Amino acid sequence: PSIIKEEILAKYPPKIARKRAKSMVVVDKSMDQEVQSNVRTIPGIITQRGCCYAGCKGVVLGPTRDIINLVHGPIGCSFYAWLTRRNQTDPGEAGPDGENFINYCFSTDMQDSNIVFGGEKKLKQAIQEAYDIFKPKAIGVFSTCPVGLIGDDVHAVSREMKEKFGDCNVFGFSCEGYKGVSQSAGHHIANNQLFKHVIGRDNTQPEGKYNINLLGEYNIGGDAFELDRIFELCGINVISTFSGNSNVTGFERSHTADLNLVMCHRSINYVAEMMETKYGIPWFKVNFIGGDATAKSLRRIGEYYEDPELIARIEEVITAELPSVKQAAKDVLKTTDGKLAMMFVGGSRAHHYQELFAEMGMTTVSAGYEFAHRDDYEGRKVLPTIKVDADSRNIEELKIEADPELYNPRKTKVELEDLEKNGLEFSEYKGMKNDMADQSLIVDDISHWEADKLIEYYKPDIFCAGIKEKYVVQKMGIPLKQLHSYDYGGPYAGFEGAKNFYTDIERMLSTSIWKKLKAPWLETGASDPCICAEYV
Ligand code: CFM
Ligand code: HCA
Repeated sequence: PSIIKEEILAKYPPKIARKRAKSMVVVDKSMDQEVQSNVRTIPGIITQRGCCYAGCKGVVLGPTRDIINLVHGPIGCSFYAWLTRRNQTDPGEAGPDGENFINYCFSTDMQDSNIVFGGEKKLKQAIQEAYDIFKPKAIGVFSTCPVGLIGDDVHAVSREMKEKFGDCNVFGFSCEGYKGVSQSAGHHIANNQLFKHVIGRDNTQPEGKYNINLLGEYNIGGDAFELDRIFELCGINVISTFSGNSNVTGFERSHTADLNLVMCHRSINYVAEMMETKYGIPWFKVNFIGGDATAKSLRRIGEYYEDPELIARIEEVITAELPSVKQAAKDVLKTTDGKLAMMFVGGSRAHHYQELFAEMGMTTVSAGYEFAHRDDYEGRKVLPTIKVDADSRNIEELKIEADPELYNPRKTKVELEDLEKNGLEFSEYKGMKNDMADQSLIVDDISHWEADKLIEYYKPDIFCAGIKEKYVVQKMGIPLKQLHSYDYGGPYAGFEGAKNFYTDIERMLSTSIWKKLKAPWLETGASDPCICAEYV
């Protein structure tokens, strides 16, 4: 991998090569290695990243069903964020009248005149119209790039409309696309506003005995449904999932839980930390991608509650569910064992799915995130050493204190320390590097050129990424599994999900179709893709 890294860098101008070198790390577990991340993408090198608005509106708030997510901006921003993430939701949970606005596309549809003369009046009208038609419990207003550029104050408008309605929570997000360097800034902004305006508003106490929140699970392909099924079997009550299959009441009551489980650390660690400080709810990192990972995460919940009844029930569930997962993994092994995978996805799946592939005997030779921070690679131990640059300073850092009434530490310091001695790690994430083999290659914010060269070098049996990469990679003869949308399959989380994944990957590896295909430019007799000719 060091040689291919040098080859890749050699094609860049020296300054760019120096910068990219810091984002490409050949894993050596015997030492600490810095993985440069959360820095600006070099203009023109074409990477996978999206924008701040996508992270805020699309990712974090997108899956909630009964908040009207109103986009203040030109129609394209709303249109392209409309149902593209395949979040599923179950409005039936709230009875026959359960609200579900997910399938609507709400936008102020800003025109040139609004950009020139200001769009606040139009925004007010749009909020009023949404309220009049739907009488929703909440309306979130999302700022697109022009809103920040012309200075429309979405927060003032939201406050005014909230006061006017009295029975509808209206709040704004300054999540202009250009804020920060990627979707990640949008996560942070979404976390902040949910914390300020929603979490803790409804103090109705839960009835269940083991009350948790699942943070950072977005119900792609129905993952949250499968996890809810497992939690129910275990007798664990999920107050709120942030934000798969979620509703605003769940968010408002989430501070009544006794434990926060963090699935996607990148997108939601802020809420976990703020809830701990304000309400005294501890959190730990879980992973429900993979049969063993699911069993391990469930056992950790049992350890946390230290309740023999719960522990026994969790063991019963694992005994009932895990053997068929193991059998399913065995069944595909003849096709999957020894095969190579590469994955370049988001800010958590490139880590979680390595474990699932390992259950099938597959090795991840190279992986990376699109918009992670150093802690997602190197573990939270590096948090104090991360440099705060101008782009990060752009994102508000809330100062949180213990709530004078609602702060209630769920475990004493001594209890937490005892649990830690027994292996439960609170407020901790060790990062992707920790689970990768020596000599595997980490690449942050990978570019198209880098991905092409790495495919040539590793000749992986499967490449995991998103829709923008899919057809380019398949034209190179390599099957591509979308780990964002699951190629419209799934669920892949939990026990049932693992089985679905094994079968889907086995099918992809069993077909030779991609190797038989010739990209159109190769069909014409030219030996190399013309667009890349100068690089080969
Ligand atoms: Fe977290 Fe996500 Fe992901 Fe993410 Fe995303 Fe996503 Fe993803 Mo696409 S919150 S970091 S910003 S797990 S949308 S549900 S699939 S890139 S790896
Ligand atoms: C986003 C959303 C995305 C894109 C997926 C893809 C998702 O980053 O804005 O590129 O295929 O999961 O829908 O990550």
